[in-house]
Amino acid sequence: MCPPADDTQINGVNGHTNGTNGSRSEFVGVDITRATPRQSRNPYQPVGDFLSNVSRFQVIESTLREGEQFANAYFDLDKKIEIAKALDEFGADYIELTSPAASEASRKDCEAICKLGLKSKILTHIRCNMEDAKIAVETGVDGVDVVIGTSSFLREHSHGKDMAYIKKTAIEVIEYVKSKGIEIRFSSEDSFRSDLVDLLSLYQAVDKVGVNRVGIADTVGCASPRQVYDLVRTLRGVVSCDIEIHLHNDTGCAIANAYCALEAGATHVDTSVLGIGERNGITSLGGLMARMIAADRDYVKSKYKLEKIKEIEELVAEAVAVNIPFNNPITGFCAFTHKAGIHAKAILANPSTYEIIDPSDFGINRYIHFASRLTGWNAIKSRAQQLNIEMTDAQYKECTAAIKRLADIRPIAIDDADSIIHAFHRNIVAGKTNPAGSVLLPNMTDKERKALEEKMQEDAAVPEKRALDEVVDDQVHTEKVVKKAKANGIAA
Ligand code: HCA
Ligand code: CU
Repeated sequence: MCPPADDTQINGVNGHTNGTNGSRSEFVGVDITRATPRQSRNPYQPVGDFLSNVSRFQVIESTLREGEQFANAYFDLDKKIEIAKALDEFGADYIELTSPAASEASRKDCEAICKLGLKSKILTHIRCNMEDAKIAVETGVDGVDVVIGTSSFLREHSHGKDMAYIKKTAIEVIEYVKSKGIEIRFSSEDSFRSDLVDLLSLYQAVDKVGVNRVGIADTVGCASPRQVYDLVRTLRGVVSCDIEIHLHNDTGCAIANAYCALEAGATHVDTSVLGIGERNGITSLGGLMARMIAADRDYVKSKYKLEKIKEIEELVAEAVAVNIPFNNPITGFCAFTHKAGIHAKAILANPSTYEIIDPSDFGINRYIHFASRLTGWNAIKSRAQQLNIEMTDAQYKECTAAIKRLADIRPIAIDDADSIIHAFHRNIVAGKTNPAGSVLLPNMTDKERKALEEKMQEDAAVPEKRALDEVVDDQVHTEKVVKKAKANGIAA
């Protein structure tokens, strides 16, 4: 069970009338911001667990490696530098780059990024062989991520090597890279479809020769959170080095799986911006931040510049010609938009009621979507006050009814709702007895006007009909009571 949220209040409304930070004019909502941080204590704080690294994880940002394997990706050196600098500013612990053995341009780009002097450590990602390792250490990287397929699928149909060969070569490469004073990680591709005994004995062997990290990769995105927890937990008992996790998102579990891996003792999570990578990609950087801030806000805020997420996602989205998905954690265009009247009312009173993440932690605003038939009078009151219109609560309610009536006939935009509020208010000021009566929109079709008229008549008839129903109900009730009384031998 979750403890109740605290009682920090929203302290104002501002003047934005369109969507995410003003960038989507078609969006219907009103922006409300809060100056004070909402949560002094996080109700979702994970329970204490000696294995868990939820409060001390590191990010290995692989947009410039796994992300380069995304179908639409092509990054020239300038774009790579722009992305690397943005990730560095964000506070990525590591930035992983495509293997310098992949192409001459990849090698040169790798060298150029190493020379930027970024705070993030620079890694490159290579196959498990000495030729690649030699090229990698010459580029000036801080570390090398080595990978080789260990599942029977990959051993038979990809590189064709057996476990004994893999172990021998891995040790050779690790010792070589270490001798150059460079960090080294060893990872098995397709870990979840590899033989567990083979895998553990391989990791034990590389741990013994001093590898800095071992990596588990869900290359095909088949693992469930529980399987991830179990494998990482088992591995944690076998090796003493750090554990990295790399998770594909084929079944939509990449963020949840990363979280479970951290709970089980993993230390490093691979991410890419927007999750781009092979097929539908891997754990997304923004999604991971959303998950982790819900677990340990202080840690996440102290380490990462979260307000950079939006611009980094926009940078990468533009570079690979995709849109930011509507349901993206944090930056999806309606990620902090509240629509139904009940939600809007509670959010206006205290945002913790319907938000586990404070959008201001990411430099983003929340919105109340008030131009719809699901709206409520609290949202309309808040909007009217933004427009400097003051009315009584009864008038706000009547005005809300007018907006809902119109929104029942056709979708309405912010501008439409605003027009109704203004017209309604003008009618009040003019002393009209029925201020909702002549509230029309300038762009209504004849069909819509007719439908609205019918609706107004229906609505006007409702109190009469209700009164009639009550009389009938009363009569039925009285008859029933009399009948019952008679049946019981009691005179009416
Ligand atoms: C790849 C495979 C990889 C490697 C992951 C890792 C995967 O595309 O080369 O190095 O841990 O998903 O297995 O991305
Ligand atoms: Cu991958």
